[in-house]
Amino acid sequence: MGSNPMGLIVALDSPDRGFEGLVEDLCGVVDGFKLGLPLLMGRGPGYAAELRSRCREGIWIADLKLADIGHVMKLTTSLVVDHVDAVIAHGFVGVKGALGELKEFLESRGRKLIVVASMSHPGAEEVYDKALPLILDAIEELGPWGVVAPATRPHVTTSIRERLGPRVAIVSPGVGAQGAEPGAALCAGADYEIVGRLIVSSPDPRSAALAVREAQRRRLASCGRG
Ligand code: NUP
Repeated sequence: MGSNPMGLIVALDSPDRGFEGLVEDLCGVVDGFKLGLPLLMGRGPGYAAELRSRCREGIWIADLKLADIGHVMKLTTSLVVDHVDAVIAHGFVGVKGALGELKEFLESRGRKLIVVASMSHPGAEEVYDKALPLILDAIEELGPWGVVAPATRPHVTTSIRERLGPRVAIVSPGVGAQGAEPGAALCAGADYEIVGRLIVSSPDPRSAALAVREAQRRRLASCGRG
């Protein structure tokens, strides 16, 4: 990866509002959309198809945060697999009988697997960071298209990039509402920053997205990746 050091993916999570207009406004401005569980459960998995019909560009990700046996992860994924490009699963469930089966299923449908390596919230230090070496062992064995790494703790993202090398895509949440500044994760080695509330809750999401892009560009120039 590393070919798109300005990546911006918008997280759509709230089940209480329709995102059709927002997706149309941001189409072509951002690099993709990530659909969260509250949205997909509240509106139904078919809502992914409805939203996607409003923007055929970019990467569409279902953030299912799967953590189950392979059989059940495949059943869950089958509800949205036709409408998205990639699905997010947790890494701690391991490869055999779990992520290995899920990856095979997704690849048979031409879809990508993204595995959570670590998370963006403070509690990730309690368990996730301690388990990181083991989770990265599983990720190395599995070879997914992408991993999730925290924008809020750039040193963790850098260590994940160093361990996994340049070929895996790193997507990094935590920008804006959770405190990380735009571009910080890109400087730390991520390919895409995931931004939800900072853009989605803005009265003018398109301007907010353009402002994030500009802030990413400035930050990247200052860290020498721009
Ligand atoms: O570690 C993670 N942290 C995180 O916030 C992994 C995630 N997938 N996310 C998701 O990123 C979260 O579910 C939400 O959809 C988005 C962040 O949204 P916001 O804090 O920018 O509003």
